[in-house]
Amino acid sequence: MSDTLKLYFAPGTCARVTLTALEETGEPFETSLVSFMAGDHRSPEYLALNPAGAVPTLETADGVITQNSAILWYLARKYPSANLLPAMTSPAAEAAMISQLGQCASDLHPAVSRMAVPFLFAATPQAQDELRASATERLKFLLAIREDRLGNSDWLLGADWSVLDSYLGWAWFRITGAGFDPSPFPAIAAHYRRLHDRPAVQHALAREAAAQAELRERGLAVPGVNND
Ligand SMILES: N[C@@H](CCC(=O)N[C@@H](CS)C(=O)NCC(=O)O)C(=O)O
Repeated sequence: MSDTLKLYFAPGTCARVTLTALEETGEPFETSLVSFMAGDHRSPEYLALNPAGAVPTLETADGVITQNSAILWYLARKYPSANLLPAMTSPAAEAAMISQLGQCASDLHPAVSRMAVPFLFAATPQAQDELRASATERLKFLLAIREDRLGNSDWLLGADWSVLDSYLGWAWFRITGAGFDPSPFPAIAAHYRRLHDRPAVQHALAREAAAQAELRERGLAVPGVNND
């Protein structure tokens, strides 16, 4: 157990969502860079923390937490003044917010991965092309809902930013970096630019850039992520 918050992350991954949330809390935290190319995520030490062998993982004074949605929920409840999620005053309001996080983690994220890195899921070039095409269609469907919302408000939940906005920002970064056509989604593109005005996002990206430079230096940058 760790007295301080410690995030295991890799640049360009969905751990950016938790990295940004930690920056938003203003709490001090440490990071530990996980190199996929070096196989850090399959080491016995890392698997003991996170049996799924994925990032993010957060060590806290309350124990180790895995899964973006659980970490975000924990941070939102532990540090309410950071307003990572809106105040929830009933079981139904909590369920609605868990639903929103689930839509990011279980609907959006898998489609992002299959569109951006289909070779992790399908063996042959033809199967990869088919997977990328079907994931692209799924993304268009999932993003249309968010495009509508952002046509009417600055942030997904209305006037106030929440971690759901960071989730969408990470998804947008990954898919547009992998060739997804942004033109049908001008409100999401504007939302992505708006996100970058937030100091917490800038701090998170600076941490990622330093981590990416370290990976490049060690010859461990993942091809296709962050311009490598
Ligand atoms: N459901 C998990 C997904 C985590 C995940 O897939 N992370 C990716 C990076 S975006 C990863 O670490 N992949 C390495 C692997 O699974 O081998 C969450 O939301 O935390």
